[in-house]
Amino acid sequence: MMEENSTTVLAYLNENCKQIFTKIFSGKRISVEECLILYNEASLSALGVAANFVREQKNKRFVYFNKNIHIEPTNICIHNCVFCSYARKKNEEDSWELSVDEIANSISSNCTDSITEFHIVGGVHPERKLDFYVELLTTLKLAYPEVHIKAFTAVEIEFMAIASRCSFEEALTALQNAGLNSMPGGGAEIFDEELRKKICPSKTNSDNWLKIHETAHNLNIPTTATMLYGHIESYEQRVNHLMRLRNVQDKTGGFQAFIPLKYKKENNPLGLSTEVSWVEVLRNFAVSRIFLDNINHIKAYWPMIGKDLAQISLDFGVDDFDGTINDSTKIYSMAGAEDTNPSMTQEQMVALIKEARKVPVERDSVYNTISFF
Ligand code: V47
Ligand code: SF4
Repeated sequence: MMEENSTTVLAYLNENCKQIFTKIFSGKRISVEECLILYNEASLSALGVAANFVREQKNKRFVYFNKNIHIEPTNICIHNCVFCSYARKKNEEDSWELSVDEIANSISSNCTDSITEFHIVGGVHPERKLDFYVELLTTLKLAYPEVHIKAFTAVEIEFMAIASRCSFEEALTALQNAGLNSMPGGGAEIFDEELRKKICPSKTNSDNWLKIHETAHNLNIPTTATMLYGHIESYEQRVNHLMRLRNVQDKTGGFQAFIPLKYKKENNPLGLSTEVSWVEVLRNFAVSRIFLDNINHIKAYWPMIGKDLAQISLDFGVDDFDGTINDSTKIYSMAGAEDTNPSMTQEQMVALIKEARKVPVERDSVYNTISFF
């Protein structure tokens, strides 16, 4: 139903946008063509009002966060994605590969009682097959039975299946039996094979990424989805990416959140001289919120864009801040992220959200409420 205070924004729009915004305020799904018009023509302030309308319909004024740590077993990777500042080849000076015991020990020094999630993602190590990751999950589940394990991108899963000569379903089932609870959304980049040839030539293709997530959903493994933007992609390619996610979500309902990841330019071979502006980051959050009407949550990954911009994004469709992280990830600091040692206490997280006049909610990894603030 159209809300009165939302209709005033229509007066400021061109004819193209007016019709699309009328649809949005009536709770109707927008088309691919309409999404492209929003990207090309809609102003930041109008997008903010519309995205906030959709966000409040879905999530009221709540902003979700969890208490998590990231675990990065290795930065050795068979792939050569040109936007990546993190991967190294074996024996390169600053490569690392932690054994299961070393990972378990590193967690015990970083894990407090209140941590509810381990987020495990790393490079695709050429010698590590499915059995290594099954052993890792089994060991962690035994030591921390209450902690939710969100682990491995579709790119890692694809390699485990190929290296161990099994199907995606068999690999995912083995991981699930060893303790995998959900999967993160990395590796999606942009679903366009021509573009992938330029930015991530050897990596999992779009069809396989989507197939692995669909297979996970069918096994009751929820996942998230990402989009790496702000490099050499076009708006058409962004819209196509969003459409393919929306189509899978119509079938499975298994994507819990969508996380747009802004390309960071430091220390990677792509070597672009600029990054997209704050305005573009906010417009992209807003368009994603409006178009992905079947994905409940839009996440701002604050270590990547910084706390200030993440806070502002809460008025542009974002309702999720990921977690407190405890300075446990290097992926973005190596690419020049705003926060070089990302960590936020619960108090800082709550204050940031309240200052934006939203309601902080600590959640578990599948969006059950742990506490309101
Ligand atoms: O797939 C790599 C991206 C992703 C750069 O699921 C870069 O909740 C920007 O997917 N600039 C991995 N981005 C991280 C990821 C993620 C992060 C937080 C939460 C969740 C979740 C998932 O990071 C990669 C790639 O798209 N990435 N290099 C870079 N220079
Ligand atoms: Fe490897 Fe991931 Fe970096 Fe690509 S983005 S090179 S798959 S670690």
